[in-house]
Amino acid sequence: MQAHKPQTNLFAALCEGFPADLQSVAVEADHGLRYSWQDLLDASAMLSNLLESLELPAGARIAVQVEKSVEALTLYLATLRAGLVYLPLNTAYQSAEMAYFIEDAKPAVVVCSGINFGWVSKLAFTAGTAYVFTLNDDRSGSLLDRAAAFSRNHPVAQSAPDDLAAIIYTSGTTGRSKGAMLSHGNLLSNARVLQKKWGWRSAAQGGDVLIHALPIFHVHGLFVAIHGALLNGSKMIWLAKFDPKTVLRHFAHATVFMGVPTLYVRLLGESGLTRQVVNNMRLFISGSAPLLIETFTDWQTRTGHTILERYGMSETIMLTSNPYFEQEGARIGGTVGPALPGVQLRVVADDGQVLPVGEVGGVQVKGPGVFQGYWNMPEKTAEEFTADGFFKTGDVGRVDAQGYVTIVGRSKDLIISGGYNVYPAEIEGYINALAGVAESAVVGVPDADFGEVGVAVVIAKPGVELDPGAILAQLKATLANFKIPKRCYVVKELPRNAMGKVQKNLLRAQYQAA
Ligand code: MCA
Ligand code: AMP
Repeated sequence: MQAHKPQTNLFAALCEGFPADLQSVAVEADHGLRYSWQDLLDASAMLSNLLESLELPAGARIAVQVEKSVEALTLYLATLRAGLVYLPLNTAYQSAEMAYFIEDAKPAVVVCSGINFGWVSKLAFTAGTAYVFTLNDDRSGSLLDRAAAFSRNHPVAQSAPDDLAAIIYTSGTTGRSKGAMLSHGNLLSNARVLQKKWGWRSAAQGGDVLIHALPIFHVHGLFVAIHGALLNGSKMIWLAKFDPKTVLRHFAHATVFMGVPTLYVRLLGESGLTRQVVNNMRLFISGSAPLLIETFTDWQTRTGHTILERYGMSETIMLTSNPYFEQEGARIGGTVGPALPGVQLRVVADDGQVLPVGEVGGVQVKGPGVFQGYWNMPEKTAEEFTADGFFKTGDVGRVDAQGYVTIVGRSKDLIISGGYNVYPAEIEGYINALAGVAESAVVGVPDADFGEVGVAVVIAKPGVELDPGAILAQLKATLANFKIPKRCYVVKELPRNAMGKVQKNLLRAQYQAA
């Protein structure tokens, strides 16, 4: 007799949180449409049935580059429901970037915006993808047309905790993006921990309402926000794009808001942000990039609310969080709070020695959210783990006597701009390939709006006159817009140390002032 395996599919678990009244509103979209919980179930079943009809092999990847819409959310849910692997891609990615992801992940299905069908389908079919569908943010496209013929019933696929649910591409310090493989178990365990830690209120407890204003192709908007709301049967106010005035208007009807620091900075720029406007709000959460202490204190002064800052990565989901409940401690600005239950976090010296409380070193973690490895990169995966199974985050930090973690920097050469990661090595590679360029260095400098922005410093080949504006324009034609350095300087030489390595700290100091 076969042993009965418990159902550990993430979609099944999320559904357990849906309210008893499935006709109540689950998502209120900014174009005015309201979707009930039953609508989410029906739409995800139809899409799951469509995916299943394609007879894809187990573990097939569904790569998705579409504008934010509730239908895109149901496609994510449908992929989980069918036991397939969701692979979201930033809408800013252009053809060279998309070619890499599609070649690397070999998705069985690609879903793109109708406007991009020509070039995306060409890339996909060349890479061996069997099906390319379109999905637009106005509920049109071949995906929904095809799904319309399918049943609104679909049994949820049986998924083991370590079966893959999603692959999230994160850029690499060598310039090559790596696909972080996340399992149903990774995502569900993290969602359950945050449910408790952040005191999500079920419908029976008066319910929460989340303002969802983040993109849905990264961990923050896709997992932390969506899983939080669905697992608790909480309504989402679904905003296709972040606009501070629109968010202000919704505060009166919402209780939870999640944002990267830039969103808080932009909200603080609104004179309409007052204590009264946020009267109904219960919780403001920030993450994905360091929240400046000024933003933290200005928010307190203006709204009376203390932002809860948390820390995580695509490879690990959430790792630490400042407390929500007062009895668990204070929310301390400049820190990302203690490790979440189940997470082991330690700080180590360069030689791997574990450092005592208060000392600064590399942050390493272990826990149920830590990913299954990088897609097709076993050696790279092995390099990022210690012999005793800790993942090396590449972040530099310290832990105080109360267990609060402070991230003080990064050992990885990374710029975080408005919550998006930009790897200098990737941009330098593109600049160096431009005609007339001998060498370049890209560094991050502080920016009031995006937190940090890239600056490119370029050396021309002998006898060549380079135009900084033309360099940026050429990059713009090739790369996602958020990766384009905001400024470019052509110089005679780069500062180097005795080993000949470019001293990026000196460049940072020099161009910070510029
Ligand atoms: C847009 N631009 C940017 C960025 N966004 N440049 C640098 N960094 C950015 N993040 C470019 C635009 O292309 C435009 O350039 C110019 O800057 C101004 O655009 P603007 O209209 O101001 O931008 P926006 O459309 O309002 O977008 C800003 C934004 C957006 C709302 C802050 O970047 C955003 O949604 N960020 C959130 C990212 C996020 O969700 N991260 C979570 C990752 P031009 O005019 O030349 O075209 S998950 C994660 O990190 C981990 C796991 C975690 O802990 O959560
Ligand atoms: P990603 O590759 O998009 O998953 O980005 C993960 C990185 O974002 C982490 O390794 C950190 O460097 C950074 N990060 C996320 N949350 C925070 C935070 N609250 N404070 C500082 N850095 C953060």
